[in-house]
Amino acid sequence: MTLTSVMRAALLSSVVFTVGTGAAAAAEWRGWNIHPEGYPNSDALEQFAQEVTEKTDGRVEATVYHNAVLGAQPDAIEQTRNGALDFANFNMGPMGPIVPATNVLSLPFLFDDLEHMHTVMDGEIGQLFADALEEKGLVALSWFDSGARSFYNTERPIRTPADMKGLKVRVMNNDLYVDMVDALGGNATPMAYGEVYQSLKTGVIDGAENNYPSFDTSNHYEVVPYYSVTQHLIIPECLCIAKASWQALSEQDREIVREAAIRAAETQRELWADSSAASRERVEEAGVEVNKVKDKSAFQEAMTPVYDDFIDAHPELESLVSAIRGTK
Ligand code: GTR
Repeated sequence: MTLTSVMRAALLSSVVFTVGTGAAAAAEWRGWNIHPEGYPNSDALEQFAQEVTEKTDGRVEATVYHNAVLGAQPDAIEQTRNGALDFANFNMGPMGPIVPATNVLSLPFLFDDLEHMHTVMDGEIGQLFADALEEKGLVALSWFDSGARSFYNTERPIRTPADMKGLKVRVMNNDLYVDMVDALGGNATPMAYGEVYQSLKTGVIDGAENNYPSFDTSNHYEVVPYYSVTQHLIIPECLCIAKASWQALSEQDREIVREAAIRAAETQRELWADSSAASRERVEEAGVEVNKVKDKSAFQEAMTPVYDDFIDAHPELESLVSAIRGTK
């Protein structure tokens, strides 16, 4: 090698070195979202992505992909755990099969109302769930609302558990919901959210269960005339970062991301209440018959075997259930 070729090689390798580290190619973060644009969670995720991109001076460039175009929720959870996706808003329902402690949050009638859920999730207990998620590769930075889920179906209003008899009801991917619907006398079918509309329309299923904004924006209300306010599930949702993406950040950028996530949850919760009321109005105007359930205690009592079986299978989680119930 001549002197110049040695110098050239040295120069080239230093250029490569500089490009590889110093100029620090932006981390391109892909974010998963199940909902369409305009949904409270979607607006909050957009705000999060924008704030992260701006405040990290482009060291992280975050983009949100709406409408589950990056996959159904259970797949997206896996992809975020293994770092193929960088951030997401996940419901704790389909998280149960992966992070068993989160099944506690899927126990019917666990929370009294949204406020109770906030108190629990924003406190020490919420941190316990975040720790359990982190062990499985997900860094939960804040908690979103998901309202209360109620049953809707094509056949009749649900007023008592007896009205559930024989109904084929779609549930999210978690055996606990199969037990829940079975205990009410219905037949549960776990199914991806994106398949529910067609299945309702073609009669593959008779009903499903969700909050007002999802019932509305999924267009299920177009093919389902009865929405019955059972409010059997209040399930929190996380804004989660892939652990690998989180660990690749500097301390300073982690702080930026954490703060952006907390602000995103504040926005989401603010938007939630209005959106829920607006969706309720919209579906009623479209002709859906919404009925109150005067006596929820019959539904609650029917859940006793679901709780008993759950505690039998997970005795270590009993104290967590009691701690949540005891939080005021
Ligand atoms: C929505 C929730 C989604 C998804 C969906 C479903 O309320 O925000 O993450 O879980 O329900 O029923 O699959």
